[in-house]
Amino acid sequence: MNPSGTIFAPITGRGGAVTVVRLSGADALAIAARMTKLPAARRASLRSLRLESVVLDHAVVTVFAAPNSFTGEDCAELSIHGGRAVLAAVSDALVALGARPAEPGEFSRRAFLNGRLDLLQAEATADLIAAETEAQRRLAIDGADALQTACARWRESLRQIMARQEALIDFPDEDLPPDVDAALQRDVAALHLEMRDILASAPSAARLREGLEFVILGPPNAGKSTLLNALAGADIAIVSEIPGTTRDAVGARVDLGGVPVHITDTAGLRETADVIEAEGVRRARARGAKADLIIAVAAAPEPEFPATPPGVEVVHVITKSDLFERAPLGFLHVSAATGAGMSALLRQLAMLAARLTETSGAAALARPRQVACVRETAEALANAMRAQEPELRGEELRIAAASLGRLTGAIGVEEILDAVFSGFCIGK
Ligand SMILES: Nc1nc2c(ncn2[C@@H]2O[C@H](COP(=O)(O)OP(=O)(O)O)[C@@H](O)[C@H]2O)c(=O)[nH]1
Ligand SMILES: [Mg+2]
Repeated sequence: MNPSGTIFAPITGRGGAVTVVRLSGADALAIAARMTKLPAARRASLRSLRLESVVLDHAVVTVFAAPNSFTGEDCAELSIHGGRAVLAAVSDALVALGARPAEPGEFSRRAFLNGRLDLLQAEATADLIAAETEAQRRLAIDGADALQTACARWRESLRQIMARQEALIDFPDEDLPPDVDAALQRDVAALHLEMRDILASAPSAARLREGLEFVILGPPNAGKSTLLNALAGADIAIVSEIPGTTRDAVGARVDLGGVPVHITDTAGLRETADVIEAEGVRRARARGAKADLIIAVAAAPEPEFPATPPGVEVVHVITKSDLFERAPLGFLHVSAATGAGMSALLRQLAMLAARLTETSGAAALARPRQVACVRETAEALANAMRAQEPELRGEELRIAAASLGRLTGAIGVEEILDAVFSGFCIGK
């Protein structure tokens, strides 16, 4: 594969009336010019696309000359008609003229290498495209913006700290103001504290980016599968009066107040001689132990809630409330049969989902790569605070700056590029 060849891919989703195909690279304009007469840069114009004398489609063609394009290279965008046959014909023609299909994330990778966007911006764009809910959209826009701003501030602050540190090393006997050292220590400590704070909220941001996992646990026949179907608003799990019906964990993705939550229904917890059901019970417990929240259910009027693993948040819900006049106080009551209590339960679950993903509007580290960079920076700053020798402290500060540089991709990143961009979709 030629890493600098001319590449193309559809950059719009499938199924629409129009598909935009982007062509990017040194030969992009020459290749496009063999298909049609090119309009002036940035002037969208209707053209017939041809290969030799065969008309492939009538398309709107836009040309972006380097460096003023998404990738920073010469680009042509062909807004062709949607549909397999048109895309296939245009793709074949582009290959015949010397272009090749883009790899996943290859446009963004080129944009990064040409300085059009940094790694944080690239990751935020990928997260924005992948966002399924409102809270995820806000995380990808606001959280990433705030991180960008914070990162620029940290780098500037570290740059100034390092300059003063160098002065302390180079001119130890000169007349530096007496409080330079103390002020420097204070600034390192302040920077360290800020990073510790953002690291503390990183798990919430990661949960929001990936979605939460809620697991319904309870005895057989308590109405767990019915509850999943009611929460999902769809007929997903098999409901029956026969205890032990659910064996495999079955799940649904639900939008709870803007937070994506995967809710899993499980086999009823009981001792059983049936080996398949027993395996289901084992899996139910294992799912519960890994969940962000357990919805522990038991049927009225004498609910026996299942034991739940320590450290996992639990909501207790009494089911089948329609069957009894008075269910015990102090719990949420629902009846999937009448719908009673369902909106209160949904409100409660949405409130807990919001709490589990709360990032307080500040900068958010949603990806493990970002967390690792900031953690390494914070560790180096902590080492710098402990260092007795100025040279040692200078060395730790350099390590901190390098880790921080990796966050945006400003410093030696060749080895992480594949990891970042291969997670993108084709056309991004
Ligand atoms: N009356 C009433 N019956 C219910 C309710 N929820 C579930 N059931 C019934 O209870 C039985 C067991 O339900 P199911 O969801 O399969 O329970 P699971 O074993 O916990 O998954 C089925 O016959 C359901 O129709 C409810 O809210 N009210
Ligand atoms: Mg069930």
